[in-house]
Amino acid sequence: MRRLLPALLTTVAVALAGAVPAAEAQVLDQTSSSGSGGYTVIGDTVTYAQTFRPGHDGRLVRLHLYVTSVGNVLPLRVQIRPAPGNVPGEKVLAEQLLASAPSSVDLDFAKPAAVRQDATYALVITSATSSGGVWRWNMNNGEYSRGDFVYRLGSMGSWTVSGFDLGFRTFMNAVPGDTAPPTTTVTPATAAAPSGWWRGPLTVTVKGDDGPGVGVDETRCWVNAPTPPASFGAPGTSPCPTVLTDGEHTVHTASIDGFEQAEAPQARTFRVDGTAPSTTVSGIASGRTVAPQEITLSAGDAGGSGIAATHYEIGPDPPAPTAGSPVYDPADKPVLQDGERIRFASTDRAGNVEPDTTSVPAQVGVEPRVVTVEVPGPVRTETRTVTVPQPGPEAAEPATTTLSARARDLLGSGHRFSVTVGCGRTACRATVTPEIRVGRRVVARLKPVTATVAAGKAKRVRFALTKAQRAKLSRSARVRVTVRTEGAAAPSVTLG
Ligand SMILES: [Ca+2]
Ligand SMILES: [Ca+2]
Repeated sequence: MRRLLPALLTTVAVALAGAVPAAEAQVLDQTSSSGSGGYTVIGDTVTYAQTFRPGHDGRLVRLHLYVTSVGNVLPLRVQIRPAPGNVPGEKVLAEQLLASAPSSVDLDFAKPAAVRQDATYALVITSATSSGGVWRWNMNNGEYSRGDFVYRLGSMGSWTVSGFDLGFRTFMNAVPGDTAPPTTTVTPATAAAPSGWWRGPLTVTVKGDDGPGVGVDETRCWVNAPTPPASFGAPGTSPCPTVLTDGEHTVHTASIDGFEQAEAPQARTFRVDGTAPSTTVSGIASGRTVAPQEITLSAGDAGGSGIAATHYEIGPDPPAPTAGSPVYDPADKPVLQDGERIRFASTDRAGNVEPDTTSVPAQVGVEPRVVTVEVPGPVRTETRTVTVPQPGPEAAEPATTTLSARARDLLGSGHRFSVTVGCGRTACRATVTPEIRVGRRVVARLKPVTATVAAGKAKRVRFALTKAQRAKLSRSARVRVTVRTEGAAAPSVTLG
């Protein structure tokens, strides 16, 4: 094995020249090997430790290990630990697995160890159960001047001094003069509204930064802590948040660097509202009104931020409201004319906008009244629907409709007839008063009938002439019906 060493060293020199970027200021820091040692087999499931003292403050990023594997081996666990008093501690500053090593090998740490000049650390290696092959390590007798001993973890877990040194080199990014703790930022993915509220859910990124220092070792968070954390070591930590939902959240953060310089916890508060408002409309009459209809918009908000504004548009077919549309003012409510609708949506103080809603049209003013009138014919009475201009009573005022027909056309052999009353879209009460006239003279009066007519329905009221009334009929007699409706917007009357 000794005769292989010159070749190994040549390989190392080439590797160093090619793998250490000058920009990272990576320097060879400690070295134990003169290249003259012999290779010793590492047993199964044993732990060795080599203490060493760095020559710089900085990040230990790479090891060069004078180790080789022969045959089929399981990975070697390689760690850097503090070793105060030359005894390896339990804390692991950096760790990497070495799968195999055909010759001596560079091993880069994915997360480097922060180390202090002249403090004592340990390179700790642990082998697995053999799978047929062996690991061998170059060991020499006391050849490393800045560290001392090889230790072996005995069966009782204690460390025992050995007379040899492990062959190794360390490479560092020197970081001189780091006396500052890191700073931690909590960055929201979006900007807050002018109100200070964020639309939710809000994505946040918690990040510690040590600037030109040795690097962040750990970042801790406290979310809505009952009492503010006083230091990095305060209890009650939570996983650092990534998404904040509705509510007010106070996030304390603090980071510590590899030199155990800790930032004091900093607080940041986020008020998040991801729930859109909800708005309802009232004031639109179910029927017609004489006056234009004053509209009330009632907006409510969940999520915490509250209503910022309710915007609306008015018209027969209003466009969707925008931020530039009129703002609802309860002291100056919008008014709908006949056929107009209101289209509205509210925005909360976080900027959530509800889907807009369009009302039914208002019915204002007097609708042309549609009634059915009889047209006497030679044999029977025809009915036609005509539009009768009305002088202006609103729906609630009674209306009177009068129809007549020749008795001989209207009455069958049973001397019966009926009056059908409809009240359009509204309900009404109808009082039907028939009489029999000859010319202008009333020769018989029938008992009036009052009926309730449901909205959208028609009511048929039947009448039969008494024997005495029939006696009053003559060839020119007419049946005249007066229908008084109350509450109808558009009554229709049919005599048949
Ligand atoms: Ca620092
Ligand atoms: Ca809301």
